[in-house]
Amino acid sequence: LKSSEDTPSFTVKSYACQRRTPLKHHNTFLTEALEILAENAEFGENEGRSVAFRRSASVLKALPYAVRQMDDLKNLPCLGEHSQRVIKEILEDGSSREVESTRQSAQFQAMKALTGVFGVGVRSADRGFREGLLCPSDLIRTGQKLNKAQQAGVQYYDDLNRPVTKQEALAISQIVERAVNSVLPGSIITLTGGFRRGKEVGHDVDFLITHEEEGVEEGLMPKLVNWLDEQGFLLYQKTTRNSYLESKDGPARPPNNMDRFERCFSIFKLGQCSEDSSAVLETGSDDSGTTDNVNGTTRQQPGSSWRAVRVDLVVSPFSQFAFATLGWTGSKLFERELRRWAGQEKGMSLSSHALYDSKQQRYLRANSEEEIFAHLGLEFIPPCERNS
Ligand code: TTP
Ligand code: MN
Ligand code: MN
Ligand code: MN
Repeated sequence: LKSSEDTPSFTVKSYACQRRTPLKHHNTFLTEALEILAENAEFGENEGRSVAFRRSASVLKALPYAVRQMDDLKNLPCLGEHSQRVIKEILEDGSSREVESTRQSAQFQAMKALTGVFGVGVRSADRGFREGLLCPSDLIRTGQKLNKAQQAGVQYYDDLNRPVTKQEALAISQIVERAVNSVLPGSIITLTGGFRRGKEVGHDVDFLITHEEEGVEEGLMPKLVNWLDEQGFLLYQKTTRNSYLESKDGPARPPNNMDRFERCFSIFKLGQCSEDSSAVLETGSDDSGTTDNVNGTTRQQPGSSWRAVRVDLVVSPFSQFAFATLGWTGSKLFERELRRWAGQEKGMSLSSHALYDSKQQRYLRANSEEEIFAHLGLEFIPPCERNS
């Protein structure tokens, strides 16, 4: 006989890919605090520490109730001593001193501002901060050497830090669909990333493109980029060709989780969205957006008829499409946990290209995300519940 308990017990599995994590949950006041500490650890390039805080936050996102007392955390996995200390302080005092002092610190604020520039990573932001830079305009004021991506990042800083709405994402989808269908009719285009997980806003728009006829997708990206550029939709683009076949380190283990698909990191010029429907498709060469010159860079003024939007385009061969879809849907922690589950619990190696079974010494094929979860012995988690 089961003994009755006075507190309702709720079990949470320990890997994020074993549980359902909705976008909206009941513990935002705690998860935001833990994620500040995670972000700060990333700025210090302390990956282990950052992942520990992210895992703690993720467990709280999966709870069907708001945590009110430490007792509510009984039996939950992944909550390290440090995270528990932070949670306890917030529950008792309303805030955590460590979190608040991190939030207020000049270093955290500068790192946040500098890494907020497209093209500026943690390394260059840190170098900048140690040279006294505090905000994006300092990059220009002090005459820093900027690469093309960083120049675009500074130029479109305000736009790129304004959240992209679902409506804007759909408007970009229409443009991408038109472009792809003009250069390779019959292609399949999927909106991935945060929007596929049901997010209402994002920092960019992510697309995965494939074609049922394996091989015809080769060389698609340059044609696509050309078309978009000719129509005036591109403010910036950097295309990287597919390096999957040339990779020597084994297809299922690309370095630092970067995949090897043909891809394009870009900045789109999007005409103003009307309230109800799609974007007014503005072609670029007439440059009707109002611009002015600030410190030698062109900045867009508020009220302009277009805005800059970050767009990621990825092309995948059809045979890898399910893996690519899973890999590009996120969240980042969910992806990380899937790979950790595969490796530690199943002796398999998962990437955005393939799934390799070390015991059987063979690749496991899949035509859908459902099949990949099944290969991994996991219950299928739909995209909108991968918000770990
Ligand atoms: P992002 O676009 O960075 O994140 P997001 O869409 O989840 O959130 P946001 O709304 O802020 O844009 O990445 C989307 C997914 O793409 C993420 O799960 C990781 C994956 N990805 C790769 O697989 N390889 C890569 O090289 C990059 C940059 C991302
Ligand atoms: Mn709920
Ligand atoms: Mn995204
Ligand atoms: Mn992206």
